[in-house]
Amino acid sequence: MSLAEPLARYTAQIEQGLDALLPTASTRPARLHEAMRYAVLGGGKRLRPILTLAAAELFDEHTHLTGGQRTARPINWSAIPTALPAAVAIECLHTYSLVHDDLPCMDNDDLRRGRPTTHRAFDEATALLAGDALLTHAFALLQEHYAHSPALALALSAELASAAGSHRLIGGQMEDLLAEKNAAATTPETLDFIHLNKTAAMLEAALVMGGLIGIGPEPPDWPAAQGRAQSAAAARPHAQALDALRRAGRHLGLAFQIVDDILDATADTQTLGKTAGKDAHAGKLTYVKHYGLKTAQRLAEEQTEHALDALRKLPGDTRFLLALTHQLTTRKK
Ligand code: GRG
Repeated sequence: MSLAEPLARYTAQIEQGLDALLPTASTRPARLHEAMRYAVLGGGKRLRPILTLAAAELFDEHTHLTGGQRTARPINWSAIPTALPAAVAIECLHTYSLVHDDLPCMDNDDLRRGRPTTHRAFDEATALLAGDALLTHAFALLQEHYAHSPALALALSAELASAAGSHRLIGGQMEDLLAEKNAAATTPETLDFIHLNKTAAMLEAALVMGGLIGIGPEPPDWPAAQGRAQSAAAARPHAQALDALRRAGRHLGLAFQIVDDILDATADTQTLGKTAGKDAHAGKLTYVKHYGLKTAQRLAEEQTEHALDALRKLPGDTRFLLALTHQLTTRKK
């Protein structure tokens, strides 16, 4: 399947959604809103929001009513308007993490997405506040845009909060900072913890949030069916689809990170755009350092296969998500 057309279409929707759903720079305090917009609107692959839109697209009215039966419909883009605020929310949250990660107290990076980092373009305090505001804005978007279904708004917020919290994204970042100070004592379990939480958690959330929007937060006759014998059966396809999305995100996240380590280890420093001239993580443990290049390649392939297997368990037309997974895990830069 050609990825170019659907990717361009998803990306265009996301760019429009981001522009429309971020606070305008003309509202006070303009400097804060300018910094938020600078951070978010400055490029990036938009991987997480693309996953949200694509996951929502897997389900349609039919699957909603029948509890997740397989359909063979091509992408019809019908879920995009509904899923767009959630896609924007996850990109806001991801961007906050990048803005904070770039700060002098963490990675002290000068460049992000090919431009000066937010604290370089503005100042440290403004970047800190812009990150805080993006994190808060993500949850405000969910409350505002899914108010018609409190159960959905709650499920989306819970999913995002869990992925972004102290056990996952922030926990992964904390363990990463600790590991950087003591690379020699870093174990492979810690390495997995870091990447399952820093990278995979947000990919899981992106897919599951799309699934929640596509399927609905609960089986159709829930909670009316609660306590009845058939309630477990009614819940099963719903739970299975969300579980498959979560597993796909987890394995895609690990594969993505291992491939990142392989590319870092094999790249010529001239072509290594993101750290050219400055290797802030020289001593850090990576999959390649711990397992060697060959085993790291095998691990990346295994994780990719697990992600593809999970995607194949989903209803609807999964060709886009399968092709995207393949592209992300075989990328050369
Ligand atoms: C500060 C709470 C907090 C967390 C920071 C995102 C992050 C955690 C650190 C950035 C460094 C890093 C390599 C993290 C792993 C996750 C990852 C691969 C981030 C980059 O995501 P991409 O490649 O970036 O999707 P774009 O710019 O395309 O959105």
